[in-house]
Amino acid sequence: YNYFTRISLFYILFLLTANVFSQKNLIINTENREHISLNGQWHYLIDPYENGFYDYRWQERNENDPEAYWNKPVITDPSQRREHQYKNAPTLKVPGDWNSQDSIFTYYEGTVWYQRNFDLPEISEDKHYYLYFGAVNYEAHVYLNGKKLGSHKGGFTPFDFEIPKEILKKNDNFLVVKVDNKRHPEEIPTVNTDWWNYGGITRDVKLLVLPENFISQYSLQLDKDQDILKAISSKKFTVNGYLKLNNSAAGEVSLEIPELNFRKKLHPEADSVHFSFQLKNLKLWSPENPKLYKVKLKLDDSVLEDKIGFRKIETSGDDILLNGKKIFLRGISIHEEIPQESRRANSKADAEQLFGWAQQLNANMVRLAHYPHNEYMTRTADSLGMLVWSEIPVYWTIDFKNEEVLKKAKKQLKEMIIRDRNKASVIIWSVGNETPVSPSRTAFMKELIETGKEMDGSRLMAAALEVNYNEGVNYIDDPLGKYTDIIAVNEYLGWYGGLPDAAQSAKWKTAYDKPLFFSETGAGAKAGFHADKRTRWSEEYQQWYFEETIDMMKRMPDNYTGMSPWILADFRSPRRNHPVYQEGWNRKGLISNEGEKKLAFYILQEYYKEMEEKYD
Ligand code: GCB
Repeated sequence: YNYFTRISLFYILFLLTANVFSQKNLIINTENREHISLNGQWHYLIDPYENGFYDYRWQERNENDPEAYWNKPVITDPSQRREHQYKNAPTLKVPGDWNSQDSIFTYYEGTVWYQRNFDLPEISEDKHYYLYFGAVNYEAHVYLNGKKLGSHKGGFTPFDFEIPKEILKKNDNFLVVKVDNKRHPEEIPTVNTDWWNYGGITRDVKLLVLPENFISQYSLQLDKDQDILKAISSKKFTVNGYLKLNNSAAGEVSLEIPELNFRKKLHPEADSVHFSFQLKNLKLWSPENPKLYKVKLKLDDSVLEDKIGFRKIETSGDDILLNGKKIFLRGISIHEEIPQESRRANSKADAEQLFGWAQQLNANMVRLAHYPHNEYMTRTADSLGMLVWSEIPVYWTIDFKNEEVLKKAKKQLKEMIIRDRNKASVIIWSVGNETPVSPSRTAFMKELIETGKEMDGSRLMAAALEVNYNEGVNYIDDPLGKYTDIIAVNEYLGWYGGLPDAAQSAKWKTAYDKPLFFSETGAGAKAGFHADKRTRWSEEYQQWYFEETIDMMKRMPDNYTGMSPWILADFRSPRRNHPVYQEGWNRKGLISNEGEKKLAFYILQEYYKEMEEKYD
């Protein structure tokens, strides 16, 4: 082929990848911006053969093809043939996974087309309109009035598209989203996970109504290099900030923290600015006092408000320090799931249920496994004073040698950090879980850690590692530990190996002088099944496991800084098929799928009470 086809091929490739990979200017804090909620009932068509996307030669349909499911079928004469229509089609609730909404979807993995209409009170000349999705699992293609706005991959992070004015109408806008949750070896997560692959538009959808110039992103954090004890005693704190505008034509931004009587003018160059300033008499955010300050960012005459806490998280030798003080993490791992309804959590009320349970356990920390949870979770954590570990779904056997896969992981990491870097509750970014040790894997993970550090050096970087179990000493020497700030490890002594009393003689050693954290430990039990403690699946077995594990923790070397056992509640997993004890549920919950607390719950609760008093 000739030079020109080559050029145009490159151009097409560029457009395609730009679509998938670019989200340069992700808009944050959407809840506090003017918007119209597009939550509610959407019509849907199930399309396992992707007939609405490909024609019968498996060619992507032409934009104007009346059979393309992004187009509204118009019938002007009864003789006309149309093989799709949304009118009279059944509906699904948005936000929500499809699996829990109709039994036809229980095991469905594939394409579903979502459609809804919306009207606007007006289309204003000086406004910009964006469509914002909290998350869609896994791949989304978004069309408005027959035109493609863009696509996004990654099931747990937000994205948005600007709506070109010429496409938008005041009435009867026809919005279609093609959602595909098929698993692929070269995606993140990959084909094998120990959780349910809930599909759908799983989080809020908003139509953002924004001024001509607006602030898309910002971050405000205590300077990571200042000595926090000195700052506390002198009552002078250095804050580092960053903000980014939607375009480079914008002018002066004023930043205000009314309660502290603080005001500052900022002058972005091009479209962004880094700055730093001092705050006096700041009350630091902590679990005991989760102080949040109202922050106002004003550009032209629009004001964006947020609530932000300031705190410092760091390590010193093998301790974790919060605001200069050694802390112990009384954690619990959580999946983003409401067990009693077998569905994804997606609202403030859902977050309150999950954190309510964690608080009853006397926890001060949650590991939000194994992917970024919805923003209600981190907002609620901020206001309750719960510390958070937030993770990307780089889980088990990712295709580590593939450059494209690394790009996808980085993109999810960035989207997670951009959305939540102003949440004081988040103290740890995790780049993955139980990834098998190899040179390519370690290089891959190291690069993610570096990317995380570059974007946000103010938090700890981690990954949940595995143990080399040994007759004599259990050793944690994963080469990745060289790059993480803490050594986080998942251990299942007494469940995947031996019986719980194996913990009695277990010795622990790490190759690194860093804080040691047990990011998982746990055993399965079917709530209500009572037997001798040596009987698997009984509540007594799980209770025994927790008793032995906690005794072992009490004998840990000094570098032990806490744990987040596996897991708060039973959760759906296609890998758990025992017909009596599991029935499609991973039973390691301290709370059952019906919300009953198992015996082990009270063992951990008591330990955490003790540790709370000890660290008071
Ligand atoms: C693990 C995984 C977690 C599983 C858990 C289990 O190590 O990190 O995702 O669900 O074990 O129950 O086996």
